[in-house]
Amino acid sequence: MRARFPNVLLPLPLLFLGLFLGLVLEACGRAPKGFVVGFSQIGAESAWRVAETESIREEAAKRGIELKLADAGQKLEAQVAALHAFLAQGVGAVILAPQRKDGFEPALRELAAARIPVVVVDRGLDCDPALYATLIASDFTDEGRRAAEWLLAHTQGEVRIAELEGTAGSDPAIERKRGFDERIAKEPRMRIVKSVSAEFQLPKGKEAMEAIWKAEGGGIDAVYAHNDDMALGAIQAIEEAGKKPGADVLVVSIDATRGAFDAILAGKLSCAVECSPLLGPAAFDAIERLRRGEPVEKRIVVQDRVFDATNAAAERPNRKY
Ligand code: GYE
Repeated sequence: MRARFPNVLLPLPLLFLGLFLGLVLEACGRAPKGFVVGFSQIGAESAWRVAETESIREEAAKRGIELKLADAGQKLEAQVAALHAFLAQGVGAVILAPQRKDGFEPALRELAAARIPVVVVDRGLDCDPALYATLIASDFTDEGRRAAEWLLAHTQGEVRIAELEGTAGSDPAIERKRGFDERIAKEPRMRIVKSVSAEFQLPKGKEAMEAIWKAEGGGIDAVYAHNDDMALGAIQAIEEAGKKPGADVLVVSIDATRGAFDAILAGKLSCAVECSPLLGPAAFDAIERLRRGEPVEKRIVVQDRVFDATNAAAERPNRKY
């Protein structure tokens, strides 16, 4: 008779152990149910931005956090409206990728008053830094400087440069221009003959390049594009003008997406300065630290590299965006 007890009772401790472990895992590994993060994204103008959205979406899912994604379709007003909607919904935290440096302060004040922490990703703001918890972004001035460095090191004699700028008023457009200008300022042989905004978009980059080519009678030796998409557009325009990008006209850009790598390997793009869009892990690390009441650095600088024909082939298989 006694021999039967263990058969019935043995599974019970295992059951309790299982329940206990389940509770512990729930507490440690996942956000409690109901924690919601609002992400106000600019739009999907470039391969970079699509990769950034994916990185944030993927990381939220990995951590069991509900993400409310608001795509502003390139409109500042829509981004501000999204912040107001997050406020009304009482989200636990906000991730903001701001289109421009200005225009966000009033909405950020309202979020701060409601004690909703804001993690700014990818682009900086012109506002009271107390209004956000941290800025996670690359050093855009340095990126511009490094693009200029590459051109300086790989050219001789006079270089007439066409510059394709990003969205007016945006942090990367302002700083990438500043860094490049600063570096070539003491080099009289390097001259920007035309700067045009093409809003970080491929078709606009192509159009802008066509217009510059016409206006300058083809007198362009190099293109400095503030991102890969505009550079790829410019490459098309140069080819359609019957010239060889990478030989007749050097093209340098920023981001280092897979598309840029393929263009480097095809000999059409000369150099891509890296700017990583894979910001999801750092953004959610910051949010989880804030939730635990731990300090978060005010500025987290993303580290970037420079790619050209000397190192692109080795890196291409590792590219995640
Ligand atoms: O370089 C560009 C995008 O804000 C750093 O925005 C980002 C820039 C990126 O559209 O491709």
